Amino acid sequence: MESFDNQSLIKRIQAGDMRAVSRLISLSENRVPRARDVQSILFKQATPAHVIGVTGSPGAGKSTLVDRLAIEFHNRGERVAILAIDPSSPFSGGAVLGDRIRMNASAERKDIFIRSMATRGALGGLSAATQDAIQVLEAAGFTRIFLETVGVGQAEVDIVRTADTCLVVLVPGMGDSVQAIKAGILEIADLFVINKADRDGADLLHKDIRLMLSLTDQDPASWEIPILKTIATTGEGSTELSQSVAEHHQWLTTSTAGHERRRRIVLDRMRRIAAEELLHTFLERHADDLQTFSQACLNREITPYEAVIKLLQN
Ligand SMILES: Nc1nc2c(ncn2[C@@H]2O[C@H](COP(=O)(O)OP(=O)(O)OP(=O)(O)O)[C@@H](O)[C@H]2O)c(=O)[nH]1
Ligand SMILES: [Mg+2]
Repeated sequence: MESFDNQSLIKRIQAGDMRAVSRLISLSENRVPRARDVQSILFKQATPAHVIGVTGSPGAGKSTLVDRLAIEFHNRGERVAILAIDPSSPFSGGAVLGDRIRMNASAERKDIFIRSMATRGALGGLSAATQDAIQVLEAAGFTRIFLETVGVGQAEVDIVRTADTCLVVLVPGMGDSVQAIKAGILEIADLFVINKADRDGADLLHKDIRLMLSLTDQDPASWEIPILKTIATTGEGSTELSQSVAEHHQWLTTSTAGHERRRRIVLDRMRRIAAEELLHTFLERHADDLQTFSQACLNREITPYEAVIKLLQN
């Protein structure tokens, strides 16, 4: 039996041991109390990684693209990890997910870490679990961490927007014109990728995106959003894309705007934690009152809003 007490867990993670990394990610997902102690020690000694979120319509080629990018960075001697985020129904089975994260080349390299994160594993919410996993990977010395979302719901967008760099992957000729893309996804893009550029309509889509970008107010001091074409299946364009990704990271770490952005990400995270903790405290403290008040609400003696305000003032 392997020893996984806190001390050895910390030492093994800092040495980059993949099994220990997996272990702590699972402990964090399951909200095992000691995971937080270990996380706290690791956090203060770790170097921040570059977190790259990848989103886009189903079947756009996100996995194939992430696979390519992972290999690009890995070939340059970087430590690469991939987290596939699946907030969809807790009933979506492992086989389905396995099919949606084709990472063939990366999977062959033993030192590229690949893991899927699904709602069913995470007690405190998928977003918190993802952030915890990133912290563990940073402590283990990973320098580029990809978050691929399996799906395009609000939950995915919320998770990807906590990344340092957001890639939005679009495909030509699927009725996938800019207008058809779910609002909220376009706004988070730091880079647009037109994948499947081997298909007709890539130039048209490029024009559409450029037009859309020209219509939005852009601070001249801020990052200029590039639009890149790729063919993920052949690897065409993936070197250029990886360079653009690295440039965005460079911009983040050297500009004031980039610094502000990193602060916003941390603030976002603190707000989420606060919301979670406050709700938890509220529900615990007022368990009995909530019962009483819910009956009063059913009797139409008080509105749910008034009930909560009353409890908060207690
Ligand atoms: N023609 C062409 N096919 C591609 C390209 N990139 C990916 N594909 C194919 O598109 C299909 C979907 O690719 P995936 O990488 O699984 O796409 P995904 O966006 O990760 O899919 P989900 O995770 O299910 O949303 C696969 O059959 C790929 O081989 C490309 O550039 N050109
Ligand atoms: Mg996929």
